[in-house]
Amino acid sequence: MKTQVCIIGAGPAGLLLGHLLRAEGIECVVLERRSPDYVLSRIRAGVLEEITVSLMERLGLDARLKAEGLPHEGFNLADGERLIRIDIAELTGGKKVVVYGQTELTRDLMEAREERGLEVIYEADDVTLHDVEGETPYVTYSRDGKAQRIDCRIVAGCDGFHGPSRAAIPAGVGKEYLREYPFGWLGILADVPPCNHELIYANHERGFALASMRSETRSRYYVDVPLTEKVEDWPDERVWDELAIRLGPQAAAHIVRGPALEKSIAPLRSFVFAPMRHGSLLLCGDSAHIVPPTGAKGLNLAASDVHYAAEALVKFFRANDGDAISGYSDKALARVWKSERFSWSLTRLMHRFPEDGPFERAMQVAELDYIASSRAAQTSIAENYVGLPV
Ligand code: RFL
Ligand code: PHB
Repeated sequence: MKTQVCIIGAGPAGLLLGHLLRAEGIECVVLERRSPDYVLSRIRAGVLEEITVSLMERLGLDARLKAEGLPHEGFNLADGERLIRIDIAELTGGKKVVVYGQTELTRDLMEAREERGLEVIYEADDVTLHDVEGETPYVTYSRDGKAQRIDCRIVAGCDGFHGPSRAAIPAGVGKEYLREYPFGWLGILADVPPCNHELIYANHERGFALASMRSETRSRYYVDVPLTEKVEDWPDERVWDELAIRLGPQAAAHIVRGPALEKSIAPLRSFVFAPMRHGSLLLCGDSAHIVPPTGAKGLNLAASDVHYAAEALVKFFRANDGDAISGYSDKALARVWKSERFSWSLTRLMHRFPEDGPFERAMQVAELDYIASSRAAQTSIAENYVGLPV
């Protein structure tokens, strides 16, 4: 098979890029290792920045997002009994985030593939990239035991942190920046009303907690746990008990408990691979960078990468503008690093690190005091949370 762009991975980055390219008349094929049901069973992000919402709008695939997404004008930082509200809308001139699950966004993109002529090949095994340094790369894979080959001009690596795209770049060509955190987030999804109409990120002496939601009847909560713990160590009641303590008395009074629809532990890391282009290969989303989930940035960074990548590819295929492709990495990374900084600093502020002593805790208290009393500090948090300009 021959196409212009071979996209590896049908997560949000791969599907969004595929739709943006099809809308511009650029040929592409998406290769995905898993089945559609498996992709939709992964419970991940919940908060969309304006860039992500605007890409869905531009594609005309935002009907359900508009109808079912919950616009949020603020969120809260809790520290023991204190609750600091960050009024995003007031501090950023009316901007908002939208609470809408990554699963739903992926479903919307998936369901539109036939209507928009986007070819996605699911359950593609042994996806391997070849000759990405040059101008005639190709990708091989197998489907139902049969070997297949796609010749293309550009490969877009949208295959997440563990995918084959970044691994196809020879050692020594790029640089990896990595910070691993000494805890993971245990997430629980349940069909119960949220304890608060806005998100609450809590720093408690027993650890971090987050109260989030998917809808008015479905809640998503997290607590941080040492990396040595397993989901089996956390029966539902233990999670609910812990949330009631860590989220503070105001939220605890409104927690409604229910059986977990999903429960899993995700490790936290900060990671950047630079540059995000090697020859004819562009990396987008989690294949190039990971942020800890504290700032709700991962999916939104995938969306901004894809925005830059689509823009560059349109210039490349329409006007043979090679500089657009060469410029992709610097453009994307400028935004990536700022989101990395924000996610890292919010993680630092809201978690109790095992190596921290009284001084580090005093620094957290001082920073929270400063945020509580300074409009400038709140504005900085609000403009980062709502999403920096693309
Ligand atoms: P994905 O979603 O990992 O998709 C990559 C796709 O590539 C496929 N793949 C392969 N395909 C073919 N051949 C291979 N060999 C392949 N290997 C892998 C995979 O099957 C998959 O379908 O990456 P993408 O598209 O870059 O999207 C990134 C986001 O998924 C991620 O950044 C966010 O989920 C992060 N994240 C959050 N982001 C936010 O913006 N807001 C949030 O509120 C938020 N909360 C979260 C999160 C991530 C979490 N976890 C579990 C890591 C909360 C959690 C708990
Ligand atoms: C979620 O709802 O899954 C969620 C919300 C905010 C975050 C991370 C995850 O920062």
